[in-house]
Amino acid sequence: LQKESLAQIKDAVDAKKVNEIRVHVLGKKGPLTEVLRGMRDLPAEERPKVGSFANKVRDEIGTALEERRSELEAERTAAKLAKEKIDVTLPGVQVKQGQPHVLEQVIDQIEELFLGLGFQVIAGPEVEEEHYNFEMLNLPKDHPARDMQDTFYITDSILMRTQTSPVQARTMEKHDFSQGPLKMISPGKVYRRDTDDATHSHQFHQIEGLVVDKHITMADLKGTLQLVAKTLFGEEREIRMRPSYFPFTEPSAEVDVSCFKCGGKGCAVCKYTGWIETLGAGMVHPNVLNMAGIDSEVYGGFAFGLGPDRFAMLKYGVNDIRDFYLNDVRFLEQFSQKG
Ligand code: FA5
Repeated sequence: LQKESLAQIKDAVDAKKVNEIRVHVLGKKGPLTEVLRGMRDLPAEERPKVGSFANKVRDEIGTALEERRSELEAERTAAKLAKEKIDVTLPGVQVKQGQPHVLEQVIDQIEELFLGLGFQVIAGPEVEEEHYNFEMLNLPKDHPARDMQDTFYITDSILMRTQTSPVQARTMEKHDFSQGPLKMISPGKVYRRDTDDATHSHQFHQIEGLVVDKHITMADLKGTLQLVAKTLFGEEREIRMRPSYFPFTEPSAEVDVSCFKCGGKGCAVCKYTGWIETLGAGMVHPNVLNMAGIDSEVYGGFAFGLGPDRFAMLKYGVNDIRDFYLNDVRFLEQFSQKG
């Protein structure tokens, strides 16, 4: 029995077979148990001999069963590991990387330019007092120009700002000229009750620019804006200024950039003029300086306000401003900074 069992154990091919042998040989109805049970019929002097032999056989078979079981388990693990081998030469899975929104990229580029010129970048509140959004910018109550920038009111005197120009007034009030001239830009979101269409959004972006010092002239304004046009649209760009009207600047100008969409010749983008309208600008109105506590007899300044949304449309040939706000990754991925 011992020999036969050990041979069977050696040949067992899986854990199930090992268990079957255990039940068959060592189980309650197995031959060994029977031998041990039959001991009571043996003469007393034979019992210890037979008993210890039967126990030895049982232990040996038990050990053999256990050894075979762990042997089979090791084989199974080894086979599993061999099958699951990692192929380190397989190409990896590309991790998708985000990037700044295209409007953020345009704003960053302009910020970079002005930081290099020694300007400060200042943030202002989007929920603004009517006082700063209009009054301090020379737009008293009932001024007809308020119609051009109808907005969302929170209360009678608190509104969503319609332009970044209120940051001009806030900065001028605080500025200490003993520390040097005031040179700042202020990018941010603005809101208007405009109906959304291909070129208008009820929420869009502006970047305000302001310089106040002694002896500031329109030539300083033109030189600065020329640099903006060249930085964003290419070295060959020229600008021209046309008379315009803003209550907070005098004189005021509409600034055009030479058309780069059709080689300077006429095309629809340039309304067949060879120029593209880009921003509003002018010399800070004396009333605005005086209201902010700056003596307009001593100091003067220039200001401009540009729309990065419209700039991005021109730069990248985007025909609908709403595309910037739909957050469709397939659209936004086109403006990868990785090139
Ligand atoms: C202003 O808002 C003046 N604050 C700009 C300014 C600042 C003039 C400082 C002088 C001195 P305007 O309303 O034209 O001006 O708007 C400026 C720019 O914002 C426009 O040239 C245009 O690019 C952009 N813009 C205006 N309305 C919308 C709109 N609904 N959607 C997208 N962009 C707009």
